[in-house]
Amino acid sequence: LSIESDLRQAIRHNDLELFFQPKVHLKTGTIRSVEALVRWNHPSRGEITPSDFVPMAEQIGLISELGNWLINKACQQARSWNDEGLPPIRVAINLSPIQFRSGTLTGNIKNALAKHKIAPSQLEVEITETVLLEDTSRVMKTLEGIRKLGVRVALDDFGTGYSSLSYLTRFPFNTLKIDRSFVSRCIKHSQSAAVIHTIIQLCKNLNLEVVAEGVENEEELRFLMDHRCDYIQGFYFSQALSATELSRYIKRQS
Ligand code: G
Ligand code: G
Ligand code: NA
Ligand code: MN
Repeated sequence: LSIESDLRQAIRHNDLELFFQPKVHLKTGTIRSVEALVRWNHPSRGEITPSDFVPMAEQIGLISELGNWLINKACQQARSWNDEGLPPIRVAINLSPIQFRSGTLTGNIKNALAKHKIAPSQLEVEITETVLLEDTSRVMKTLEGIRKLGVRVALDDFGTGYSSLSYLTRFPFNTLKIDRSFVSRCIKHSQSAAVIHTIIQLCKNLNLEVVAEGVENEEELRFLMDHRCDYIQGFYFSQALSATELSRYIKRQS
């Protein structure tokens, strides 16, 4: 019980922190795009991962507060990097199905962009296929609302769960993220290599950006380069960095 009130406090007092994992654009080798990953460093329990506290926030009715915190924090960070003189960095945030269900999501995003004076193209929302299993017409309306703002939408963890190719034609995605389970097997397992190859071709044909997640070694990187993947993300290149570390990284690069 006390951990739940701690979470309430943490959201209100801004004790959660965002870290940012770079997505490397393979053609140019540059980083202009990151995924925001939330961390909660609990005073006595140490680090608690979102896989543990997001469900908790859902149970105790804090999820829209958490979502709103996340949206604002991401925009605030983008503003702060812009003000530092970095090239525009696109920030992707993860939204759980329940966060996605909120009727005020589109409005909250719009307000946060205006408040922090962020171009909508600097924000991306990552959702998983489980979001799409919900009330289709409502999900569709929300996705279209987000896209109309000019914010990008990515389908995360593609290829796991209830993947249906019809999602790709029915919902307005900009980006598809290949799940890391395929990447981690692509060298030793020819079926996984074939799946990745086919997903990348599909993305090219549908005009979607494609990101490979969970790249952990040189062989996987080489494979993805050979197959003309657009972006890679993973520990081989970088884990999630603090805002300051990320900024230093990009300045060093440019
Ligand atoms: O960073 P880590 O491996 O601990 O992330 C675990 C899971 O939590 C991932 O599936 C990731 O998408 C999710 N996650 C990370 N940050 C957020 C967030 O801010 N909101 C939500 N809803 N999920 C997040
Ligand atoms: O579900 P989602 O794709 O949002 O999960 C993102 C999580 O994946 C992050 O919390 C991050 O810690 C983890 N991650 C990122 N890169 C790698 C990687 O190269 N290997 C592994 N095992 N996990 C990764
Ligand atoms: Na994600
Ligand atoms: Mn993913």
